[in-house]
Amino acid sequence: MYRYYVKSQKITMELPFSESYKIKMVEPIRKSTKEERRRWIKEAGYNMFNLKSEHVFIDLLTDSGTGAMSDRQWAAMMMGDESYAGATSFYNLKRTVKKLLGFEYMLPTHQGRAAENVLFSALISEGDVIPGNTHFDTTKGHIEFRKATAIDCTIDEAFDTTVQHPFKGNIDLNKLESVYLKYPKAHIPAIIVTVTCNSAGGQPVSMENLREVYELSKKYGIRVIFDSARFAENAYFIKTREEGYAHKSIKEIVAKMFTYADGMTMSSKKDAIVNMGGFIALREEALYKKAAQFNIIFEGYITYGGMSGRDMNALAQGLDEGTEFDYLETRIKQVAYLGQKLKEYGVPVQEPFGGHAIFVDAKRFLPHLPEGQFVAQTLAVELYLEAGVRSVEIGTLLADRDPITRENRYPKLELLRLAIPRRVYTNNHMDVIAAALKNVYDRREEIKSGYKIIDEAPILRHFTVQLAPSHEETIGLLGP
Ligand code: PLI
Repeated sequence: MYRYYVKSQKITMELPFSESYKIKMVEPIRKSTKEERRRWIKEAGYNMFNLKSEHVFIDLLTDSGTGAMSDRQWAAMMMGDESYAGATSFYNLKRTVKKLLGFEYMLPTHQGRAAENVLFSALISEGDVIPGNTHFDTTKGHIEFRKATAIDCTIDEAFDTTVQHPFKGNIDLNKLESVYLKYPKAHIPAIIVTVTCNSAGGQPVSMENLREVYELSKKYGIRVIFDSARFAENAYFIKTREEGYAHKSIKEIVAKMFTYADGMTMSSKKDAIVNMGGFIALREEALYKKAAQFNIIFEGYITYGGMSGRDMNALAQGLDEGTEFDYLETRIKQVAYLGQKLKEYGVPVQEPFGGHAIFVDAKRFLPHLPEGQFVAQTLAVELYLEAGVRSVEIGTLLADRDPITRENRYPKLELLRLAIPRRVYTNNHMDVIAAALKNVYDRREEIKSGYKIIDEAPILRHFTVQLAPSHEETIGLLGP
């Protein structure tokens, strides 16, 4: 509904919201039939990662590396310096990281998990514990791969999708302090704060909480590392939800956020709006030197670390654009547009809406399915069959097995994530997604059972798992 107001005796219409960009290049996408989709998903072992992208109409698998670069980013690519050592593109990126994030030392890596691999090789040893706010799966994977333990200290509110809390990514300081009291300092190489917290639903961490976590950690002599993949979206939420920040620019907020970190890992494929890339940034010279050795072994020389010069240039430009308010407002309002539609249709979603995705509460959507039958994955298959929309399970499959007991881990939340690529889809696409999910919701009682595992890898199983319907008769759903 548009509001009207009177100005000089005339009725003036308030202008509606619109995107902060226009479109210069398009990529066709193709619809398919339900029959085709039934065949394709079966061939894919009911695993969204095994689907061919050409068999997907709207792809919400991830917002990682799937964004559209700007004309300025493409232009920056042309200026890439491909020298093996000392490339101008590296110094351009290093300068940008220093200016925006404040870190003296920077190591490029080919993506976020590579940054984790390099930094954790320098930091983490067997038997260590690393507290945090629901570590992302690759982060947890890299911790457990080193026979260390990730301890989740997220506030309890995050695990109830019906609770309204502006910063559901916050760390519970009591939980954190109990970790600091229980384990010797020598076995806590860092706390990892993920901004925004992906696994809890793209939920932000407040500036106040970042400060408190930092102060508490300093009291116990513990290093604070930010997993920064969506740091700019976090800053947007601080600006729009936390008292005292409404008049600050995103860049000012970002600069302040990182004063509460000793270092960071970055998957540039998210908030830096590039298709590939990552980096580590640090304040400590000694840790930088140690990590640099691992960077050379795993990634490449310290001035390229797995990235080409042109990609480092596009990344530097993306960091600058990604921390502009108009861009972030366009992005986050689109995610909220989808969330609002789904809410209106009665679909249960994590609230408040996240920054990069809408997370559907699969247990509330399909309460009659047993948790052992991969409820959110079942929903993902149904949504794909309904309209060719690819989403991703953030639930039991992703949670993997306990590394010691090998039992399935059942997370508190069983979610279906609808991740929105940056600057890619229009709100018409959001309407299609919402209508498709509403159709599935309306026939939810006809979905009588879920899936079972046929084959799985020992770690990060969700990428390659093969599934089959728990009961043959339930697949594919009834109706045309
Ligand atoms: O996908 P990478 O290796 O560039 O980044 C790993 C990674 C680290 N931290 C966080 C918070 C992530 O969300 C993350 C990757 N996320 C993916 C791929 C996603 O679909 O959310």
